[in-house]
Amino acid sequence: MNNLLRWKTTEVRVGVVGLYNAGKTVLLTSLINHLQDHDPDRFPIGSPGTTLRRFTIREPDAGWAAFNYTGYRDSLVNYGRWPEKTKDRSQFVCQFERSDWTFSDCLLKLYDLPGERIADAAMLGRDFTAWSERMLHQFVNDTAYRTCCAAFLDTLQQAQVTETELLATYRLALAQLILNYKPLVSPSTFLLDLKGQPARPASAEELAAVRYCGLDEQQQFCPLSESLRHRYPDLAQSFSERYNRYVQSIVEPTIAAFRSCTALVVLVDVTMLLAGGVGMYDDNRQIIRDLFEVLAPGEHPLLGPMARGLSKVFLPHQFRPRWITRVAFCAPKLDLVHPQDRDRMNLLMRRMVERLAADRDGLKYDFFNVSSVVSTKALPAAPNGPRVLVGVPLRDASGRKIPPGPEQRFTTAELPDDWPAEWPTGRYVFPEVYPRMPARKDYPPDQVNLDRVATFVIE
Ligand SMILES: Nc1nc2c(ncn2[C@@H]2O[C@H](COP(=O)(O)OP(=O)(O)OP(=O)(O)O)[C@@H](O)[C@H]2O)c(=O)[nH]1
Ligand SMILES: [Mg+2]
Repeated sequence: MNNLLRWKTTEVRVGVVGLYNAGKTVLLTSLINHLQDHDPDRFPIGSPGTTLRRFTIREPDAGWAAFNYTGYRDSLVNYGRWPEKTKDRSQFVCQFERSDWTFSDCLLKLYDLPGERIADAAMLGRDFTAWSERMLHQFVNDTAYRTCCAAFLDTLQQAQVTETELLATYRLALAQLILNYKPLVSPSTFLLDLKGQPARPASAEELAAVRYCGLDEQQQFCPLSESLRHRYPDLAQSFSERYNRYVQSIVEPTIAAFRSCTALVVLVDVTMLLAGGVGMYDDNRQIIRDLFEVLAPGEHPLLGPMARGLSKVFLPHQFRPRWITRVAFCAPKLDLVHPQDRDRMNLLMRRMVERLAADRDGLKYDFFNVSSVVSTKALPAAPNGPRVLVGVPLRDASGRKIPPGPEQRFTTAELPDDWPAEWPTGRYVFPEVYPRMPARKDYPPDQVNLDRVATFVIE
Protein backbone atom coordinates (compact mmCIF):
# COMPACT_ATOMS: atom_id res chain seq x y z
CA MET A 1 0.00 0.00 0.00
CA ASN A 2 2.85 2.25 0.84
CA ASN A 3 4.07 2.18 -2.72
CA LEU A 4 0.73 3.17 -4.18
CA LEU A 5 0.73 6.26 -2.04
CA ARG A 6 4.24 7.27 -3.03
CA TRP A 7 3.27 8.85 -6.27
CA LYS A 8 6.09 11.31 -6.61
CA THR A 9 9.79 11.77 -6.07
CA THR A 10 11.34 14.65 -4.21
CA GLU A 11 14.76 15.56 -5.52
CA VAL A 12 17.23 16.84 -2.95
CA ARG A 13 20.61 18.17 -4.08
CA VAL A 14 23.27 18.70 -1.46
CA GLY A 15 26.65 20.23 -2.24
CA VAL A 16 29.52 19.97 0.23
CA VAL A 17 32.03 22.81 0.14
CA GLY A 18 35.06 23.70 2.22
CA LEU A 19 38.80 24.16 1.90
CA TYR A 20 41.06 21.26 0.95
CA ASN A 21 41.43 18.70 3.70
CA ALA A 22 38.36 20.04 5.53
CA GLY A 23 36.68 16.62 5.61
CA LYS A 24 34.17 16.79 2.73
CA THR A 25 34.86 13.36 1.26
CA VAL A 26 34.94 11.66 4.65
CA LEU A 27 31.64 13.31 5.57
CA LEU A 28 29.96 12.16 2.37
CA THR A 29 31.34 8.63 2.72
CA SER A 30 30.03 8.32 6.27
CA LEU A 31 26.69 9.88 5.33
CA ILE A 32 26.14 7.49 2.41
CA ASN A 33 27.12 4.54 4.59
CA HIS A 34 24.58 5.57 7.24
CA LEU A 35 21.80 6.04 4.68
CA GLN A 36 22.53 2.77 2.91
CA ASP A 37 22.78 0.65 6.05
CA HIS A 38 20.40 2.71 8.07
CA ASP A 39 19.93 2.04 11.76
CA PRO A 40 17.41 4.45 13.33
CA ASP A 41 19.10 4.08 16.72
CA ARG A 42 22.54 5.04 15.47
CA PHE A 43 21.42 7.54 12.86
CA PRO A 44 18.09 9.10 13.80
CA ILE A 45 16.91 11.11 10.79
CA GLY A 46 13.72 13.14 10.31
CA SER A 47 10.88 12.66 12.76
CA PRO A 48 11.50 10.20 15.62
CA GLY A 49 11.63 6.54 14.66
CA THR A 50 12.00 7.21 10.93
CA THR A 51 13.28 4.25 8.97
CA LEU A 52 14.74 4.19 5.46
CA ARG A 53 14.12 1.45 2.92
CA ARG A 54 14.74 0.52 -0.69
CA PHE A 55 18.06 2.33 -0.85
CA THR A 56 19.29 2.18 -4.45
CA ILE A 57 22.37 3.69 -6.02
CA ARG A 58 21.65 5.49 -9.31
CA GLU A 59 23.85 6.61 -12.17
CA PRO A 60 25.25 10.13 -11.85
CA ASP A 61 23.94 12.84 -14.17
CA ALA A 62 25.48 13.20 -17.62
CA GLY A 63 28.86 14.90 -17.45
CA TRP A 64 29.52 13.86 -13.86
CA ALA A 65 32.00 11.31 -12.58
CA ALA A 66 30.61 8.99 -9.90
CA PHE A 67 31.69 9.68 -6.32
CA ASN A 68 33.90 6.73 -5.49
CA TYR A 69 31.96 5.65 -2.40
CA THR A 70 33.02 2.01 -2.54
CA GLY A 71 36.68 2.92 -2.91
CA TYR A 72 36.62 5.46 -0.09
CA ARG A 73 34.83 3.15 2.28
CA ASP A 74 37.10 0.29 1.34
CA SER A 75 40.16 2.36 2.13
CA LEU A 76 38.66 3.23 5.54
CA VAL A 77 37.52 -0.28 6.44
CA ASN A 78 40.04 -2.60 4.81
CA TYR A 79 43.15 -0.47 4.87
CA GLY A 80 42.47 1.72 7.89
CA ARG A 81 43.33 4.79 5.80
CA TRP A 82 41.48 8.02 5.20
CA PRO A 83 40.23 8.43 1.61
CA GLU A 84 42.73 9.97 -0.76
CA LYS A 85 42.59 13.63 -1.63
CA THR A 86 39.86 14.52 -4.11
CA LYS A 87 41.15 15.23 -7.60
CA ASP A 88 38.03 16.15 -9.48
CA ARG A 89 34.39 17.02 -8.94
CA SER A 90 32.02 14.07 -8.53
CA GLN A 91 28.43 13.22 -7.81
CA PHE A 92 26.66 10.46 -5.89
CA VAL A 93 23.01 9.72 -6.69
CA CYS A 94 20.76 7.47 -4.65
CA GLN A 95 17.07 6.93 -4.13
CA PHE A 96 15.26 5.70 -1.03
CA GLU A 97 12.00 5.83 0.84
CA ARG A 98 11.70 7.28 4.31
CA SER A 99 8.85 6.29 6.59
CA ASP A 100 8.10 9.91 7.56
CA TRP A 101 7.45 10.91 3.93
CA THR A 102 4.06 9.52 3.01
CA PHE A 103 3.61 10.59 -0.56
CA SER A 104 7.09 10.84 -1.87
CA ASP A 105 10.36 9.02 -2.05
CA CYS A 106 13.70 10.81 -2.07
CA LEU A 107 16.14 11.17 -4.93
CA LEU A 108 19.31 12.42 -3.28
CA LYS A 109 22.19 13.91 -5.25
CA LEU A 110 25.39 14.65 -3.38
CA TYR A 111 28.25 16.72 -4.80
CA ASP A 112 31.92 16.62 -3.88
CA LEU A 113 34.75 18.78 -5.21
CA PRO A 114 38.44 19.33 -4.53
CA GLY A 115 38.67 22.10 -1.93
CA GLU A 116 41.31 23.97 -3.94
CA ARG A 117 38.72 24.90 -6.55
CA ILE A 118 36.65 27.12 -4.29
CA ALA A 119 39.46 29.68 -4.32
CA ASP A 120 38.38 30.32 -7.93
CA ALA A 121 34.78 31.10 -6.97
CA ALA A 122 35.33 34.86 -7.36
CA MET A 123 36.00 34.29 -11.09
CA LEU A 124 32.36 33.44 -11.74
CA GLY A 125 30.53 36.43 -13.14
CA ARG A 126 33.76 38.46 -13.44
CA ASP A 127 35.68 39.12 -16.63
CA PHE A 128 39.47 39.27 -16.70
CA THR A 129 39.55 42.99 -15.91
CA ALA A 130 37.24 42.69 -12.89
CA TRP A 131 39.13 39.65 -11.62
CA SER A 132 42.48 41.46 -12.01
CA GLU A 133 41.21 44.46 -10.07
CA ARG A 134 39.90 42.29 -7.30
CA MET A 135 43.04 40.22 -6.91
CA LEU A 136 45.33 43.25 -6.99
CA HIS A 137 43.16 45.03 -4.44
CA GLN A 138 43.65 42.10 -2.11
CA PHE A 139 47.39 41.86 -2.76
CA VAL A 140 47.98 45.54 -2.11
CA ASN A 141 45.76 46.05 0.91
CA ASP A 142 46.53 43.00 2.99
CA THR A 143 49.94 42.91 4.62
CA ALA A 144 50.38 39.15 4.40
CA TYR A 145 49.51 39.18 0.70
CA ARG A 146 51.71 42.18 0.03
CA THR A 147 54.66 40.34 1.52
CA CYS A 148 54.06 37.13 -0.41
CA CYS A 149 53.45 38.99 -3.66
CA ALA A 150 56.24 41.61 -3.33
CA ALA A 151 58.20 40.50 -6.40
CA PHE A 152 55.07 40.32 -8.53
CA LEU A 153 53.87 43.75 -7.39
CA ASP A 154 57.32 45.12 -8.25
CA THR A 155 57.13 43.67 -11.73
CA LEU A 156 53.76 45.33 -12.26
CA GLN A 157 55.41 48.70 -11.51
CA GLN A 158 58.26 48.38 -13.99
CA ALA A 159 58.35 50.47 -17.14
CA GLN A 160 59.10 47.46 -19.34
CA VAL A 161 57.78 43.99 -18.60
CA THR A 162 57.59 40.70 -20.42
CA GLU A 163 54.97 37.99 -20.20
CA THR A 164 57.62 35.59 -18.92
CA GLU A 165 58.59 37.89 -16.04
CA LEU A 166 55.01 38.53 -15.07
CA LEU A 167 54.09 34.86 -15.02
CA ALA A 168 57.27 33.83 -13.23
CA THR A 169 56.79 36.34 -10.43
CA TYR A 170 53.10 35.54 -10.15
CA ARG A 171 53.89 31.84 -9.80
CA LEU A 172 56.39 32.74 -7.11
CA ALA A 173 53.68 34.75 -5.33
CA LEU A 174 51.27 31.80 -5.45
CA ALA A 175 53.99 29.52 -4.11
CA GLN A 176 54.66 31.93 -1.23
CA LEU A 177 50.93 31.99 -0.45
CA ILE A 178 50.85 28.20 -0.22
CA LEU A 179 53.88 28.14 2.05
CA ASN A 180 52.30 30.80 4.27
CA TYR A 181 49.06 28.84 4.70
CA LYS A 182 47.08 31.27 2.55
CA PRO A 183 44.42 29.20 0.78
CA LEU A 184 43.35 31.90 -1.69
CA VAL A 185 45.49 30.47 -4.50
CA SER A 186 43.89 31.31 -7.83
CA PRO A 187 44.01 30.00 -10.56
CA SER A 188 43.73 26.91 -8.39
CA THR A 189 45.37 24.67 -11.00
CA PHE A 190 48.62 25.95 -9.50
CA LEU A 191 47.76 23.89 -6.40
CA LEU A 192 45.90 21.03 -8.10
CA ASP A 193 46.41 20.70 -11.83
CA LEU A 194 44.04 19.36 -14.47
CA LYS A 195 45.37 15.84 -14.07
CA GLY A 196 44.59 15.99 -10.35
CA GLN A 197 48.26 16.30 -9.46
CA PRO A 198 48.61 18.33 -6.27
CA ALA A 199 51.62 20.60 -5.65
CA ARG A 200 54.23 18.68 -3.66
CA PRO A 201 55.93 20.28 -0.69
CA ALA A 202 58.94 22.19 -2.01
CA SER A 203 60.57 25.60 -1.81
CA ALA A 204 58.79 28.58 -3.37
CA GLU A 205 61.30 28.66 -6.25
CA GLU A 206 60.86 24.97 -6.99
CA LEU A 207 57.07 25.25 -6.91
CA ALA A 208 57.17 28.27 -9.21
CA ALA A 209 59.35 26.32 -11.62
CA VAL A 210 57.17 23.22 -11.93
CA ARG A 211 53.59 24.45 -11.54
CA TYR A 212 51.43 26.49 -13.95
CA CYS A 213 49.06 29.36 -13.31
CA GLY A 214 46.42 28.39 -15.84
CA LEU A 215 45.09 25.41 -17.78
CA ASP A 216 48.59 24.36 -18.90
CA GLU A 217 51.99 25.81 -19.68
CA GLN A 218 50.81 27.63 -22.80
CA GLN A 219 47.65 29.04 -21.27
CA GLN A 220 48.93 30.76 -18.17
CA PHE A 221 47.68 34.14 -17.00
CA CYS A 222 48.00 36.49 -14.05
CA PRO A 223 46.20 39.64 -12.93
CA LEU A 224 47.24 42.79 -14.79
CA SER A 225 47.03 46.34 -13.44
CA GLU A 226 45.06 48.95 -15.33
CA SER A 227 48.22 50.64 -16.51
CA LEU A 228 49.66 47.40 -17.89
CA ARG A 229 46.39 46.49 -19.58
CA HIS A 230 46.54 49.87 -21.22
CA ARG A 231 50.20 49.72 -22.25
CA TYR A 232 50.16 46.10 -23.40
CA PRO A 233 46.75 45.58 -25.02
CA ASP A 234 47.85 42.43 -26.86
CA LEU A 235 49.03 40.78 -23.68
CA ALA A 236 45.83 41.82 -21.90
CA GLN A 237 43.82 40.36 -24.76
CA SER A 238 45.59 37.04 -24.71
CA PHE A 239 45.44 36.76 -20.88
CA SER A 240 41.77 37.57 -21.09
CA GLU A 241 41.17 34.77 -23.62
CA ARG A 242 43.08 32.27 -21.51
CA TYR A 243 41.18 33.41 -18.44
CA ASN A 244 37.84 32.92 -20.21
CA ARG A 245 38.79 29.42 -21.30
CA TYR A 246 39.86 28.65 -17.75
CA VAL A 247 36.58 29.86 -16.29
CA GLN A 248 34.63 27.94 -18.89
CA SER A 249 36.41 24.65 -18.44
CA ILE A 250 37.26 24.65 -14.72
CA VAL A 251 35.20 27.10 -12.74
CA GLU A 252 31.79 26.96 -14.40
CA PRO A 253 31.42 23.17 -14.37
CA THR A 254 32.67 22.84 -10.80
CA ILE A 255 31.00 25.72 -9.04
CA ALA A 256 27.87 26.21 -11.13
CA ALA A 257 26.35 22.84 -10.17
CA PHE A 258 26.44 23.94 -6.55
CA ARG A 259 24.30 26.91 -7.41
CA SER A 260 21.29 24.73 -8.19
CA CYS A 261 21.63 22.62 -5.07
CA THR A 262 18.74 22.70 -2.61
CA ALA A 263 21.13 22.75 0.34
CA LEU A 264 24.78 23.38 1.03
CA VAL A 265 26.98 21.86 3.67
CA VAL A 266 29.73 24.39 4.37
CA LEU A 267 32.64 22.89 6.26
CA VAL A 268 34.54 25.30 8.45
CA ASP A 269 37.49 23.38 9.82
CA VAL A 270 38.02 25.24 13.08
CA THR A 271 40.96 22.97 13.97
CA MET A 272 42.73 23.82 10.72
CA LEU A 273 42.07 27.55 11.11
CA LEU A 274 43.39 27.60 14.67
CA ALA A 275 46.41 25.56 13.62
CA GLY A 276 47.04 27.62 10.49
CA GLY A 277 47.02 31.05 12.11
CA VAL A 278 45.05 34.23 11.64
CA GLY A 279 45.82 34.48 7.89
CA MET A 280 44.13 31.19 7.24
CA TYR A 281 41.06 32.36 9.17
CA ASP A 282 40.84 35.60 7.17
CA ASP A 283 41.16 33.79 3.87
CA ASN A 284 38.67 31.08 4.64
CA ARG A 285 36.15 33.71 5.63
CA GLN A 286 36.85 35.61 2.43
CA ILE A 287 36.43 32.43 0.36
CA ILE A 288 33.10 31.61 1.99
CA ARG A 289 31.98 35.19 1.37
CA ASP A 290 32.95 34.88 -2.33
CA LEU A 291 31.18 31.58 -2.53
CA PHE A 292 28.01 33.03 -1.05
CA GLU A 293 28.20 35.87 -3.54
CA VAL A 294 28.29 33.55 -6.53
CA LEU A 295 26.05 30.79 -5.20
CA ALA A 296 23.51 33.28 -3.86
CA PRO A 297 21.84 31.07 -1.26
CA GLY A 298 18.46 32.28 -0.06
CA GLU A 299 14.99 32.67 -1.40
CA HIS A 300 14.40 33.40 -5.04
CA PRO A 301 13.94 37.18 -5.29
CA LEU A 302 10.76 36.89 -7.34
CA LEU A 303 9.00 34.03 -5.62
CA GLY A 304 9.68 34.08 -1.89
CA PRO A 305 8.82 31.54 0.80
CA MET A 306 5.12 31.30 0.05
CA ALA A 307 5.56 30.26 -3.55
CA ARG A 308 8.30 27.86 -2.49
CA GLY A 309 6.01 26.12 -0.02
CA LEU A 310 3.31 25.75 -2.64
CA SER A 311 5.64 24.59 -5.36
CA LYS A 312 6.90 21.83 -3.11
CA VAL A 313 3.43 20.44 -2.63
CA PHE A 314 2.01 20.80 -6.09
CA LEU A 315 4.80 20.71 -8.62
CA PRO A 316 6.61 17.66 -9.92
CA HIS A 317 10.20 17.59 -8.77
CA GLN A 318 11.66 18.97 -11.97
CA PHE A 319 9.81 22.20 -11.24
CA ARG A 320 10.97 22.53 -7.67
CA PRO A 321 13.09 25.57 -6.87
CA ARG A 322 16.55 25.38 -8.29
CA TRP A 323 18.36 27.41 -5.72
CA ILE A 324 19.87 26.94 -2.29
CA THR A 325 17.44 27.40 0.57
CA ARG A 326 19.37 25.78 3.42
CA VAL A 327 22.92 25.99 4.61
CA ALA A 328 24.36 23.68 7.26
CA PHE A 329 27.59 25.12 8.60
CA CYS A 330 29.65 22.27 10.00
CA ALA A 331 32.79 22.30 12.10
CA PRO A 332 34.27 18.89 11.24
CA LYS A 333 36.70 16.63 13.15
CA LEU A 334 34.96 17.19 16.45
CA ASP A 335 36.75 14.13 17.78
CA LEU A 336 40.11 15.97 17.57
CA VAL A 337 38.81 18.41 20.17
CA HIS A 338 38.35 17.50 23.82
CA PRO A 339 34.67 17.15 24.86
CA GLN A 340 35.24 20.01 27.30
CA ASP A 341 35.80 22.38 24.34
CA ARG A 342 33.24 21.13 21.85
CA ASP A 343 30.68 23.85 22.52
CA ARG A 344 33.41 26.38 21.92
CA MET A 345 34.08 24.84 18.55
CA ASN A 346 30.50 25.48 17.52
CA LEU A 347 30.62 29.00 18.89
CA LEU A 348 33.85 29.85 17.07
CA MET A 349 32.36 28.73 13.77
CA ARG A 350 29.21 30.72 14.46
CA ARG A 351 31.19 33.87 15.28
CA MET A 352 33.10 33.50 12.06
CA VAL A 353 30.35 32.94 9.51
CA GLU A 354 26.93 33.72 10.97
CA ARG A 355 26.87 37.23 9.50
CA LEU A 356 27.30 35.90 5.98
CA ALA A 357 24.17 33.77 6.32
CA ALA A 358 22.14 36.23 8.39
CA ASP A 359 22.49 38.83 5.64
CA ARG A 360 20.61 36.60 3.20
CA ASP A 361 16.83 36.92 3.16
CA GLY A 362 14.91 33.70 3.58
CA LEU A 363 17.93 31.45 4.03
CA LYS A 364 17.56 28.75 6.67
CA TYR A 365 20.85 27.98 8.30
CA ASP A 366 22.15 26.17 11.33
CA PHE A 367 25.45 25.23 12.95
CA PHE A 368 26.70 21.76 13.74
CA ASN A 369 29.91 20.43 15.16
CA VAL A 370 30.42 17.11 13.49
CA SER A 371 32.56 14.06 13.54
CA SER A 372 32.01 11.89 10.48
CA VAL A 373 34.20 9.04 11.71
CA VAL A 374 34.83 9.24 15.44
CA SER A 375 38.44 8.11 15.81
CA THR A 376 39.44 9.12 19.35
CA LYS A 377 38.34 8.65 22.92
CA ALA A 378 38.75 11.34 25.54
CA LEU A 379 40.15 11.16 29.05
CA PRO A 380 38.52 13.40 31.66
CA ALA A 381 40.12 16.85 31.92
CA ALA A 382 40.12 19.51 34.63
CA PRO A 383 38.81 22.90 33.41
CA ASN A 384 42.31 24.24 32.82
CA GLY A 385 44.09 20.91 32.66
CA PRO A 386 45.61 19.27 29.61
CA ARG A 387 43.21 17.92 26.99
CA VAL A 388 44.15 14.28 26.57
CA LEU A 389 42.74 12.06 23.82
CA VAL A 390 43.45 8.46 22.89
CA GLY A 391 43.87 7.38 19.28
CA VAL A 392 46.31 5.98 16.73
CA PRO A 393 48.66 8.84 15.76
CA LEU A 394 49.14 9.54 12.05
CA ARG A 395 52.36 11.56 12.37
CA ASP A 396 55.44 11.53 14.54
CA ALA A 397 56.70 14.49 16.55
CA SER A 398 58.42 15.98 13.50
CA GLY A 399 55.23 15.85 11.43
CA ARG A 400 56.21 12.87 9.25
CA LYS A 401 53.52 10.32 8.41
CA ILE A 402 54.00 7.03 10.28
CA PRO A 403 52.34 3.63 9.78
CA PRO A 404 49.45 2.80 12.11
CA GLY A 405 50.59 1.49 15.48
CA PRO A 406 48.98 0.98 18.87
CA GLU A 407 46.64 3.55 20.39
CA GLN A 408 48.40 6.31 22.29
CA ARG A 409 47.50 9.13 24.58
CA PHE A 410 48.18 12.58 23.21
CA THR A 411 47.44 16.16 24.15
CA THR A 412 45.25 18.25 21.89
CA ALA A 413 44.85 22.04 22.00
CA GLU A 414 42.38 23.73 24.33
CA LEU A 415 40.02 25.91 22.31
CA PRO A 416 39.80 29.63 23.06
CA ASP A 417 36.32 30.95 23.90
CA ASP A 418 36.59 33.47 21.09
CA TRP A 419 38.89 34.02 18.09
CA PRO A 420 42.01 35.76 19.36
CA ALA A 421 42.82 39.12 17.74
CA GLU A 422 45.89 37.46 16.32
CA TRP A 423 47.57 34.08 16.61
CA PRO A 424 50.58 32.54 14.90
CA THR A 425 50.72 29.35 12.88
CA GLY A 426 51.36 26.45 15.21
CA ARG A 427 50.05 27.89 18.48
CA TYR A 428 47.19 25.41 18.43
CA VAL A 429 47.99 21.82 17.57
CA PHE A 430 45.44 19.07 16.95
CA PRO A 431 47.34 15.84 16.22
CA GLU A 432 45.82 13.81 13.38
CA VAL A 433 44.86 10.20 13.95
CA TYR A 434 44.12 7.14 11.86
CA PRO A 435 40.43 6.44 11.28
CA ARG A 436 38.60 4.02 13.52
CA MET A 437 36.16 2.01 11.45
CA PRO A 438 34.16 -1.07 12.39
CA ALA A 439 35.37 -3.99 10.28
CA ARG A 440 31.86 -5.30 9.63
CA LYS A 441 31.04 -4.28 6.08
CA ASP A 442 27.52 -3.05 6.72
CA TYR A 443 28.27 -1.35 10.01
CA PRO A 444 28.74 2.40 9.52
CA PRO A 445 31.26 4.35 11.61
CA ASP A 446 30.45 6.07 14.87
CA GLN A 447 29.51 9.66 14.11
CA VAL A 448 28.46 12.75 15.99
CA ASN A 449 25.77 15.10 14.67
CA LEU A 450 25.96 13.88 11.10
CA ASP A 451 22.41 12.60 11.61
CA ARG A 452 21.32 16.12 12.56
CA VAL A 453 22.99 17.57 9.48
CA ALA A 454 21.22 14.96 7.31
CA THR A 455 17.87 15.81 8.92
CA PHE A 456 18.45 19.49 8.22
CA VAL A 457 19.53 19.23 4.57
CA ILE A 458 17.34 16.35 3.35
CA GLU A 459 13.92 17.91 3.54
N1 LIG B 1 39.66 12.59 13.47
C1 LIG B 1 38.97 12.86 12.37
N2 LIG B 1 39.61 13.26 11.28
C2 LIG B 1 38.88 13.52 10.17
C3 LIG B 1 37.46 13.40 10.14
N3 LIG B 1 37.04 13.76 8.93
C4 LIG B 1 38.15 14.08 8.22
N4 LIG B 1 39.25 13.93 8.96
C5 LIG B 1 40.66 14.22 8.57
O1 LIG B 1 40.66 15.17 7.54
C6 LIG B 1 41.36 14.67 6.41
C7 LIG B 1 40.76 15.18 5.14
O2 LIG B 1 39.47 14.67 4.95
P1 LIG B 1 38.82 14.65 3.47
O3 LIG B 1 37.41 14.26 3.64
O4 LIG B 1 39.65 13.90 2.55
O5 LIG B 1 38.92 16.21 3.13
P2 LIG B 1 38.33 16.95 1.84
O6 LIG B 1 37.60 18.14 2.33
O7 LIG B 1 37.58 15.99 0.99
O8 LIG B 1 39.68 17.43 1.12
P3 LIG B 1 39.96 17.67 -0.46
O9 LIG B 1 39.56 16.43 -1.16
O10 LIG B 1 41.42 17.94 -0.49
O11 LIG B 1 39.18 18.87 -0.86
C8 LIG B 1 41.33 13.17 6.57
O12 LIG B 1 42.41 12.57 5.89
C9 LIG B 1 41.41 13.01 8.07
O13 LIG B 1 42.75 13.12 8.49
C10 LIG B 1 36.80 12.98 11.36
O14 LIG B 1 35.57 12.83 11.46
N5 LIG B 1 37.61 12.72 12.43
MG1 LIG C 1 37.86 15.34 -0.84
